[in-house]
Amino acid sequence: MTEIPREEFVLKCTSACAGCPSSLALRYVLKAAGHDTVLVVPACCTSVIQGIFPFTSLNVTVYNIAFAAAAACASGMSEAFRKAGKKTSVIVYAGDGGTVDIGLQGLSAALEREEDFLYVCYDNEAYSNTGMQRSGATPYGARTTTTPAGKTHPKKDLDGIVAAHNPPYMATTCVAYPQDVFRKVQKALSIRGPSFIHLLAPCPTSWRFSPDLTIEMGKRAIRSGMWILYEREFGKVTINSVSKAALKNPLPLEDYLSPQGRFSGIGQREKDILISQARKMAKRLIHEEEGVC
Ligand SMILES: Cc1ncc(C[n+]2csc(CCOP(=O)(O)OP(=O)(O)O)c2C)c(N)n1
Ligand SMILES: [Mg+2]
Repeated sequence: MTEIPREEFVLKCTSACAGCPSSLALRYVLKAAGHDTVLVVPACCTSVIQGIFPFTSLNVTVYNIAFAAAAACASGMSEAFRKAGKKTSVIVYAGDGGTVDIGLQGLSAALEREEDFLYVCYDNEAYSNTGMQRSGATPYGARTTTTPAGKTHPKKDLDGIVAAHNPPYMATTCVAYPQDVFRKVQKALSIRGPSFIHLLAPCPTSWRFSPDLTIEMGKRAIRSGMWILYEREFGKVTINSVSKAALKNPLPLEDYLSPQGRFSGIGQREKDILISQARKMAKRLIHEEEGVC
């Protein structure tokens, strides 16, 4: 942790829920990015946590933007900075709803144009800010206010969609591993062109677990193989060591699901579907890492 600067860009006493993973992750994202950063934020928990003008809890410039336009806005901004000869980092910090559903078209277009910006999707697997409705990123079987009997569609393969655009750098990470978040954001910002980071953010409010378990739930997500930490740098896939170990000897799925109220009453069929999806993803990544595909 000593390599991570002590300076804080997310100030204390925000309106975040207890145990909020998104504000914690943002601390590490901004520590990695530093002062010369503009954060582009569509509607999400972060736009609440940042506060209401003229007050703000974020100690960098923040640009609030309509859902669908975050990536378009960031790409235009980064181009304007480039023309002005400035090295300012432009980072979209958006939720899963704003990324896998509403902002996907703009993200795709900006990736295709190879604009120089970083897009961080913090994935709490629901529209949390508006009361835990399901998003395309909600996993199979999870109960939300719009899927009270459990979601009957799988989590959308956002990383597969992003990878199809072949950005120079993309990675997954999780708030439970601050050094991993820090390192990947620094790396993403050091590479020219668009980069994408998909950050798992276990949300006590939406997932209905105790707020003191945020970090533990993130670790269990990785150790059970339900979330895989990896990087794709200029097309080369590297599965990070913590996930490599987890995939060889995964924690039982039950250890990940049982503290979460959103999975209460989940049946064996749903569990089997979750396991088979996770295995499929692991297999694909292992093949890609070995250069088999
Ligand atoms: C076009 C539009 N539709 C809906 C809303 C209402 N809204 C604000 S935040 C939000 C949820 C966003 O979910 P997500 O992107 O996952 O972020 P989270 O709240 O989970 O942080 C919604 C639906 C809006 N502001 N604009
Ligand atoms: Mg969300």
